Amino acid sequence: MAEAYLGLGSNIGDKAGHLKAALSALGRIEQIQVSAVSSIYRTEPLGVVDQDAFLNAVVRIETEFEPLELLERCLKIERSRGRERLERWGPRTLDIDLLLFGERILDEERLTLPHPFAAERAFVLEPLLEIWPKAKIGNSDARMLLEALGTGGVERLIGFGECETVAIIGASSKPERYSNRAQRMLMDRGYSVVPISPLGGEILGVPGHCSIGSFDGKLDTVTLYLGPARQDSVVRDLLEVRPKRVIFNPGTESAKSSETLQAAGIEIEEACTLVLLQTGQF
Ligand code: A4P
Ligand code: MG
Repeated sequence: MAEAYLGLGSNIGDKAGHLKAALSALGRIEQIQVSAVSSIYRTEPLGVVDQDAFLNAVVRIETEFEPLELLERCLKIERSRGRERLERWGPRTLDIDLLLFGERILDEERLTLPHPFAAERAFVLEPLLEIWPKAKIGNSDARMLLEALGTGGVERLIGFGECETVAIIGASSKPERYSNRAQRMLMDRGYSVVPISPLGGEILGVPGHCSIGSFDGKLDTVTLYLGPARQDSVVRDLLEVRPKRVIFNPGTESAKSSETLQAAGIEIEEACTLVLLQTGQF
């Protein structure tokens, strides 16, 4: 078994969703055990700077794979999230870099170990040090490398375990709508979002769904921006999907919907999502 460190990065669409999907895909591979995960960090783009900010994290795994087999698996996970290679250092839905593989040193066309830029990037060093405080890259002490670089442009957002997947029912691309502001704030804080709107189009760069029933992943929270008169079919879908909690934003409270959901063991909150986020009660 070897111990390896992987760097995860995303700067397109549901960024936190891509990082979460990468972690669960790694966890499903028999020859890989995930043994530590850093927080999720918001980081300014390096290389090509005219692109959206990234979310980055670092994962430690124990693996029976050889380095090239591990690389192949990582590239396959990237492809499953719609990764397209258009431009070097350009925007990407999901990037998985092999940062370190034990003490292996490799300089082949397909794989360089340690990762050639790991020692120069605060967005790698900071999360790496979080899960391995005495980290070394080759012979260099990662903390000293980070001190020399500075941590500007790297901000810790949220623990990986706290990163909920939040569906927004009644999502809107209109910036003045509360649902749009909530989506933006959720994304800024590092949450994974699933916009639900009748047309199902992309909202704030994230592909949407027409109904919650067509989303086939696990939802932690659903925040509702839909008046009581239009909630019946949504409640039916929610009983199928079974999120942990549903937030009824002001103007959407419905005793009938709340009672039905509560009877099914779903936690109900009547509150403004924006206020919950602003006051740290989300
Ligand atoms: N490859 C060689 N060594 C490795 C390794 N250790 N890990 C080869 C992974 N891949 C390795 O990678 C191209 C090829 O590199 C792979 O097919 C593999 O055979 P790629 O992911 O297609 O290309 P890329 O990512 O555009 O280029 P590169 O050089 O891997 O870039 P990086 O290092 O991934 O950097 N800014 C912020 N804030 N956060 C980021 O995550 N990422 C990048 C991309 C730029 N700026 C960023 C971030
Ligand atoms: Mg890469």
